[in-house]
Amino acid sequence: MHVHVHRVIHDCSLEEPIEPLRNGNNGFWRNNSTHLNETTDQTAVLPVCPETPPDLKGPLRIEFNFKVNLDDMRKQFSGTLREGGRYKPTDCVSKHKVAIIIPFRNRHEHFGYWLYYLHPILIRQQIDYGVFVINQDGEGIFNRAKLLNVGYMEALKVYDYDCFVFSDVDLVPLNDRNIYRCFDQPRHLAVAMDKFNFRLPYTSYYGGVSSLSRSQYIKINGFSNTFWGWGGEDDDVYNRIVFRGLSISRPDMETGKYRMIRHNRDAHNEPNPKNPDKLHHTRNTMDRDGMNTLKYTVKKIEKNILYTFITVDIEAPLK
Ligand code: BGN
Repeated sequence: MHVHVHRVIHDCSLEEPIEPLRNGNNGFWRNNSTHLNETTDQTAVLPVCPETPPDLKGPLRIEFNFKVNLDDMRKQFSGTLREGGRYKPTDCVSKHKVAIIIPFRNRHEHFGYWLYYLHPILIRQQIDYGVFVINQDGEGIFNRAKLLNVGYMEALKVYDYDCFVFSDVDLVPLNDRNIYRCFDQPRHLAVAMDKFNFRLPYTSYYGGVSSLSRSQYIKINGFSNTFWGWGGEDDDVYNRIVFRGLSISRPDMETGKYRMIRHNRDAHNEPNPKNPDKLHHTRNTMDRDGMNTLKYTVKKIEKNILYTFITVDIEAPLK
């Protein structure tokens, strides 16, 4: 007979910066902990989650022709997700502690679809995850990469995430075998978007959805804070990755299919003619433009069971 012993960690405290150490039977202990003496009675008898999650469906049908009701979703997920848009599998210990970071401004409708499709997918993928929306405050020029840096910093204040998935709010995967986790090399997940006819627009494309482990992120000094407006910030990340001797890992083109929610160009995010030239200087500037020079002010943090929504002032110029 197979006996399941469930963990009795009561880790629903919101303020706890780092959760108690969990130990699967993989013999790996976190060395970082003031909680060490709390672990004995919490030690899991749970197995580590399998390498390939068992309940994946493969290709998915994704449509954006209905209205998403967030209140209904909150009810539906009330027993599954917890405050902040967080989840971890109940019957195994996930090897992947992933913060999903979404740069944002005025795209609530898209975010509804994102939540509607992604939560069930991420749950099937057996990831220990949290959803962090980083909302740029004010009417200044948008800065996607700087918001991603903020997301990295803020997520680490909540839990010791070891992996960061950076996703645009309008991209939904068409295949749940495209796992939202980190790999030995920086990962590019959105390799076959419908808007590019399910192909890469160019080989070094690194936009849309990508992931970096904590150590990969640190190695490249995070992202640039200086790409204001549309274009180039993802190419700069690609440069950083290559200049640090890393390379891009990708799923195959079937697994990496995405649907983008159609929309008009955002306000305050015009293509910036200064950005392309900056790409010639990444090698020289990357050490003094990134996570080590990030400056921002958190204005507000809102949490519910579907997500954490962080509004930040990133000192954006008005034009
Ligand atoms: C590229 C943009 C990327 C964008 C892709 C796909 C630039 C830099 C100058 C060449 N790069 O042209 O940021 O993700 O298109 O839309 O604008």
